[in-house]
Amino acid sequence: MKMVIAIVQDKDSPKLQQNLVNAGVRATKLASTGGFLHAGNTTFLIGTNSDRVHEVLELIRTSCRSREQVVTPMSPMGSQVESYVPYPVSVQVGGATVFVLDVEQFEQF
Ligand code: 2BA
Repeated sequence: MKMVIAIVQDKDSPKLQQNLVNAGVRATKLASTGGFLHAGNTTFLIGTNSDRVHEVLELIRTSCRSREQVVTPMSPMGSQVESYVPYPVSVQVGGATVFVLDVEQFEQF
């Protein structure tokens, strides 16, 4: 079994959620925040059989697209002063940042 962790833009979240439901893929959605832009994004936790990982990655790939985002960060990230960007920045965000992890054990009680 694998755990697919996908960080996607909020705008792509409803489409990905619907496509996962349509394909019978179970997922949990978490509200998250990007460390660089401090902008909201959505993290999907998708537990799936190893043989469906490719299908899940395709669903993510076709549901998410990259966008240009211009943001003026308001404050430094935590105590890391060097990460403070005091001017508008234009960055390419997405489509999706995806991690695929091995699941050691899976239980539902
Ligand atoms: P953010 O951290 O807010 O990053 C948004 C976008 O800003 C990134 O898009 C990238 O284009 C740019 N960016 C991030 N850090 C940068 C830096 N140090 N210097 C210059 N530009 C930088 P994506 O790469 O598509 O990432 C979108 C979101 O995915 C990220 O939002 C973060 O929430 C997550 N993410 C990306 N890589 C990650 C990683 N290795 N581990 C955990 N989360 C990650």
